[in-house]
Amino acid sequence: MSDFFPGISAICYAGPDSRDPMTFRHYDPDAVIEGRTMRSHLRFASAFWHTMRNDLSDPFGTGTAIMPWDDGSESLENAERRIAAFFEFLNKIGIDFYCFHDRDVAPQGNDIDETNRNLDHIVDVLQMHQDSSGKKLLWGTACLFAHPRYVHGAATSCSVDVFAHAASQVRRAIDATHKLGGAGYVFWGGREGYSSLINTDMAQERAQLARFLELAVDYKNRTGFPGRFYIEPKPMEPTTHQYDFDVAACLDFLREFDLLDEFMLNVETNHATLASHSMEHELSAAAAAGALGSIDANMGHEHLGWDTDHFPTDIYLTTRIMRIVLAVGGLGEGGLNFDAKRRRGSFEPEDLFHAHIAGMDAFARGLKIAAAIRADRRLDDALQARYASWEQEIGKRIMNGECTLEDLESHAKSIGEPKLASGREEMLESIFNDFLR
Ligand code: XUL
Ligand code: CO
Repeated sequence: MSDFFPGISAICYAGPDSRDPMTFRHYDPDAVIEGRTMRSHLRFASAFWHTMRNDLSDPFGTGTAIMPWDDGSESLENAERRIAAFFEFLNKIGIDFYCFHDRDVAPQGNDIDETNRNLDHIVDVLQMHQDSSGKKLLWGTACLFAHPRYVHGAATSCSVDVFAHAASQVRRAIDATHKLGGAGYVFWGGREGYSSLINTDMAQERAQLARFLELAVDYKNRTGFPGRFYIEPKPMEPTTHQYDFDVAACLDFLREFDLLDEFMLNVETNHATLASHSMEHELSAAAAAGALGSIDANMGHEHLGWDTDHFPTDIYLTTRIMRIVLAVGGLGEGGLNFDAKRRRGSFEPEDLFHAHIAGMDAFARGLKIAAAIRADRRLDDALQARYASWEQEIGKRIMNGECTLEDLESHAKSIGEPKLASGREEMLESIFNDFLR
């Protein structure tokens, strides 16, 4: 076995009193909560693009990450070494799943054929590592935003030739995901939006995007890819405006083009905050439509307006997320993918472990606290009580479509001024806080 992380052994659960930072204090994979193990509730994944390809550069400076396994070249040998290091990392951290973009794992060639050969070769390498480690692919995706040809977008490019290149790339990325037994495939519209409306035909571009997704669904059906398709909303960055702005915009788009049965959503915390929503809002909107599929687990910084992809360490956030996940009965084939990067100052290889331990422990605590809140029932009971009037005869008749405006006027006259109860917001927040001890 490779030893790219010498001196670091498998990270184990050591309990909340542990003072050893290379232990889990809360993530106990086999502990059972609400009848299922923590491991199966949380389905953690590590993102290849951040864990292995992010050198921690920023717009003001070069990369700082120490990556002894990476010689900086675009060779296949280097790609294989990164993968060996990645699987050693997954084994030691105890994460069961991973996610990748095609171009993260395999180098781009000089033409489509060479690029595809590289990807096929790397898929075999990934398969070998999956077989020997038992790790699984949560989802794959195509990088349709880094190459200069995608400067005006991929599916939404003004150039039909770019659309064709993007289609060919997605075809191969779906094949790679399929071959590796991926549970899902993500569409994140990295440049599917506009920089300025002065040169943009929005109706044309949205129709192109829908056509692109239809082509992918057609390919999925013909090739028998059994995984889920996800759309990952994001409002902006890199473009000024992205068509997949937020959960509501994505659902509206999918309904407009009759694609809602084919896609679920992969909701990311920092994308929610960029859209001026809380993660709770985005997850609730997706859950209400039965479309909450998977989560990109990270968080932004309250002082910074952009996608900083911090590791999620806020226990209020993870508790709120896990309350919704538990309420919908779990993520099914989805999972919690750490689409998160270390800060530029956390440049040593061991920081990859500290960062993931922090995120995993925060979610494990969130899961335990959310389960305790649910068992206590006070918050759920208060919610139910708040809408109790809708259980009355008149409420049922309204929702069944059995009332006219005239019927409702008669009802309003018969009862006089409605008697309202307090929303008790602060009391409920205080009860929530009692569980975060
Ligand atoms: C970018 C982002 C992507 C997607 C996959 O903000 O979140 O990494 O998760 O393309
Ligand atoms: Co993401």
